[in-house]
Amino acid sequence: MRLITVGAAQLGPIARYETRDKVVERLISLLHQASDRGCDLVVFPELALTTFFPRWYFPDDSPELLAYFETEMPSAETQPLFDEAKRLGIGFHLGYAELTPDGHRFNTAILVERDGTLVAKYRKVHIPGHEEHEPQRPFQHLERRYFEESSEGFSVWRAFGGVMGIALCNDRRWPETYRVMGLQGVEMIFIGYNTPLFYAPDPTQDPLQAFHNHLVMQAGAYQNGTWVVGVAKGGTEEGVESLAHSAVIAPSGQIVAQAVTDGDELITAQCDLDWCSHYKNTLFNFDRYRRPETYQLIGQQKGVIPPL
Ligand code: CDT
Repeated sequence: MRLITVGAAQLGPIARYETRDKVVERLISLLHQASDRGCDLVVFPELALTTFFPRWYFPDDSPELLAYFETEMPSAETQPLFDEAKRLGIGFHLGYAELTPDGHRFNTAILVERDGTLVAKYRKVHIPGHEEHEPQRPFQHLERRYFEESSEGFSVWRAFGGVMGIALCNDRRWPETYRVMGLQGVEMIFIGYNTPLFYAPDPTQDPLQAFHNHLVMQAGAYQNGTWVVGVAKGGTEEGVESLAHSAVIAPSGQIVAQAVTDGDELITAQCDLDWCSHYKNTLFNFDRYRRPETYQLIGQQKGVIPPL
């Protein structure tokens, strides 16, 4: 057995003017709970340091917009989280908005080992929402305005005694996300999310948000024989209701731990990374059963081209 105890640290709402220091205090409080419960690793959600600012339109040079981005990691405000995690011997995953020195903006997540070493940085590939202000919406989803689509793709990293991968929010809805990591032998994928319950382009989907959330993560776990740790920023934030339902999902596709509130809540699970091989060596033995020569369209074509 290769056991790792993981904590999914769901966050409740972060107010528009809540300071980084206050948020980091909340993260450290969850870290302490994780330490008490024997966690090796704590997974914080997407954009965990601020309110989900893409719900508002800001001009490109708005000081408020720029203030939501991190220009360094760790920063002065996040250093206490890094220090406390290292002191406790706990690793962590953290999502944040990244502004690079040459002016590029990404929706980013990092993975830090128990000794404080930065293991991985991932920049979101599938950016949802829209680019321009849409006044008919009760709130915006301007991720496509504020973040570039990363072309770095999906990597995996050796850490915590296994092979770890990262995806962010909308990435979880796309089977390619899991399969590209599955082909690199991933054993645990961390997925932070901010998912408003109201979906303006098609509100018939609203009552299905929790179902779809678990559907995609459970399918991705099972079809690739990997653990998936899905962690929300949930609750009603600045008037917008967001999905909670954080969950730890086994390589069987079963949910082994699930949040019951929509606030700050730590759920934990003891995960055997060797469980992955049951699926990777049988039904989903890629080397034996996959037929990549028949999947060429997936790598070549973006949109749908129906027959004439
Ligand atoms: N943060 C993020 O990626 N949220 C999306 C919302 C989709 S609707 C614009 C999600 O897939 O949950």
